[in-house]
Amino acid sequence: MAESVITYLSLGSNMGDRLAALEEALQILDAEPLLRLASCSSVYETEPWGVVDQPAFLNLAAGFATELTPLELLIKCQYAESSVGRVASYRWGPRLIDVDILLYGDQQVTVIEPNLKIPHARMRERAFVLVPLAEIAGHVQVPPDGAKIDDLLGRPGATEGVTRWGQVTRS
Ligand code: PH2
Ligand code: MG
Ligand code: MG
Repeated sequence: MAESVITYLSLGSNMGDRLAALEEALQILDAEPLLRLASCSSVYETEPWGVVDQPAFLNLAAGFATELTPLELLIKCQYAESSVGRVASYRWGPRLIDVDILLYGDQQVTVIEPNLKIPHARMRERAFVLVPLAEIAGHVQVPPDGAKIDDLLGRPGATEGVTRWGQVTRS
């Protein structure tokens, strides 16, 4: 049996019943045999980043213990997205559910096809990622320099546009 690793995911939704979409995705991921939900942040309402002319998102961060490889994990995230009902949109456009891998232990991963980069390429710039993640992983270090999430959050503007909204109900 492979050793288990803690991975942190970012979940987001800005279409339909946003909270239900987040909850359903968490449930689908947690039901995977080699993936166990270990921690979950509050739910935050966040201003759209990238493409600003779209509805506000709900975002959360969740930690999972896993024995999946990074590529296997990516496939499970994509499976959860399509099970919840995600359909193709444009880059940074509106979506019913988005599940992104932020961190996978202290490992750096770069795969060209399918595209996978860990740590997530834009996580350090995104308040909608950092604020939820700090709630459950403030002391976790981001490779390659080992910056702590709490320290990244201390930068000017790092918490802008993010408001605590509620929490998921665990089933
Ligand atoms: N996801 C995007 C683009 N912009 N903005 C917010 N606030 N939250 C998101 O999850 C988000 C976004 C593409 O994945
Ligand atoms: Mg995303
Ligand atoms: Mg995504």
